[in-house]
Amino acid sequence: MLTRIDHIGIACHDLEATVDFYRRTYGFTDVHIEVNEEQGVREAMLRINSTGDGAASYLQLLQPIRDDSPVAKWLAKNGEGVHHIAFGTDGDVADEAAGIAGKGVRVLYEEPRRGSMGSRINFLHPKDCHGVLTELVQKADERPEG
Ligand code: CMX
Ligand code: CO
Repeated sequence: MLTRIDHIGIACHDLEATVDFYRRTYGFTDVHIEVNEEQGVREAMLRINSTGDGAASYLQLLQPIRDDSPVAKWLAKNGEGVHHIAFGTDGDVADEAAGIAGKGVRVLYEEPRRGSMGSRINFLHPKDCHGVLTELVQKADERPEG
């Protein structure tokens, strides 16, 4: 089952400047930065809230590290802005993806891949989702707090 908005992915040209904007403007100070080579991004996860059970939501700021990465391609075409939404699953993301594929929506990867903070992720094609690139996220058992 999809149980929450895990994160909103936002494409940007300058990760530090964009993190700084969110920190100064909204006071989002819980920031986790990592590189995901496979996805071609350097990214920052900004924790927005937590219900206390670990089901926090995040902003994911994405700066491309390669010109041929999906985020670089998207930025060149659209400029900075909202790139995708991500729903969190309460079970196995592979099962969730298979169920959605059975409803005729294209799932981009045959097997889940590594996402932020040890999560397992997959994507649904935006053309099958009314124009929204949609990510499915199964969080790691233990997500870092900061
Ligand atoms: N949101 C909505 N529509 C999008 C989109 C997005 N983020 N990215 C592409 N599209 C649309 C394009 O506008 C285009 O539409 P038109 O044909 O009407 O012009 C169409 O999809 C094809 O776009 P494209 O620019 O030719 O791009 P590709 O087909 O090469 O790639 C996609 C699109 C979704 C397959 C690719 O972006 C992808 O594999 N995404 C998943 C991985 C990813 O985004 N990783 C970064 C985030 C990592 C993370 O969250 O951890
Ligand atoms: Co994402």
